[in-house]
Amino acid sequence: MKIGIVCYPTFGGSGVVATELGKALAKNGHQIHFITYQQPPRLDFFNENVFYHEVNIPAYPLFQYAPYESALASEMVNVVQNENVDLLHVHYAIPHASAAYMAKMILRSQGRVVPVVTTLHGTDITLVGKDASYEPVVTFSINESDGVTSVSEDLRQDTYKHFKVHREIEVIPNFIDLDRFKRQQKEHFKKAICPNGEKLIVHTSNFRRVKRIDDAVMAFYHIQQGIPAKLLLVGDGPERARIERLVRDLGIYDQVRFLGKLDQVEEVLSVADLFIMPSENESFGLAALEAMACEVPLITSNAGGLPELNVNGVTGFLSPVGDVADMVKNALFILDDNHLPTFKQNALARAKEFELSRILPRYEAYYERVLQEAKPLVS
Ligand code: GMT
Repeated sequence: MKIGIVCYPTFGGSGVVATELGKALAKNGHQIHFITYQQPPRLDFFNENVFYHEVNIPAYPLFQYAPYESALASEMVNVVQNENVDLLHVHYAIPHASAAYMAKMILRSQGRVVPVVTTLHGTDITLVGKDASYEPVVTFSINESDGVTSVSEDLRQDTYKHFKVHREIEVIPNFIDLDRFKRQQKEHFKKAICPNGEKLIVHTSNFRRVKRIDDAVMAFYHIQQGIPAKLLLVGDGPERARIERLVRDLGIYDQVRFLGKLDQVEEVLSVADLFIMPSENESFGLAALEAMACEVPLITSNAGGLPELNVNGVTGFLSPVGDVADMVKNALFILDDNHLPTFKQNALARAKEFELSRILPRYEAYYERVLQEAKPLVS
């Protein structure tokens, strides 16, 4: 198949899923055309089946806001025409699904049928999408997609709850490449950070409010009062300065390191003992799956799709959102040397259920189905 993939070229979440999916499809012999405004961070290699098309947004003094959606739709049309693309797969509804609808209609007017698959990732539904400023467009473009997938059952339910969506939504969970995400020997790194055998706790995110990083820091504050521990915070975003202040105010700055955005996050996860994700909302929790693949147990909130990933009492524990005391109690239990090895093993075993090779055929089968169901034009 020839597939056009549209995504945000970001370090986390939907951008990573889209890029990794495209790479895996290309390895399987499909021709993949990425259409984004910037090269996605994980698309930094050569593969004969991977193509990158940059969306060009010309500046013009009249535009207070450059019309990205129009530029994106035009580029989709160009790519489909020039490269004979069979299907467009857009990740994150806003504005990708509506731009794809526009592209589809333009192509249709030229006698060409190109089905659109939209994958819902989370905040496009739970935070931004249901805002009245976007809701009518999101509802319309989901309903007009030829196929819709969501990364968890919880997100599927949320979509039906918040939007008048009548289209069937297929749940295809996120996946992990276990060849890349595996525990590596990085003992020198562990010794440098934890010279006295401290337990190492890691959090990765885009530092947005929805991640509740205060809870991770407060939980760590109490954990380190019970056992020697260090905290690594990976990523960057709007909350960073506030969280740094909190860490200083609590007097734990020496035990906490801010690592910023990292390309090779698996190296840090390889030396971690515990991963903490206290999010207010999390449709799937890809960062937590990456941690599990590196044999790191989880302390997470029970928000969104996290219970579909983190098995309570097995791969870690789930706590109500904001219940820091419960997170601390659970973390101390996991970090006990009598319990830690079992939790680590369980985390890896669970991650294997989301192995790329299990999930990829589900996308391929879904594309086939959508292509078969696409209505030809009647002349
Ligand atoms: O977590 C974010 O804020 C980024 C966001 C995105 O769309 O890039 O992530 C969402 O999609 C990821 C990939 O499917 C999921 O693993 C995250 O759980 C989801 N984030 C939220 O629902 C907050």
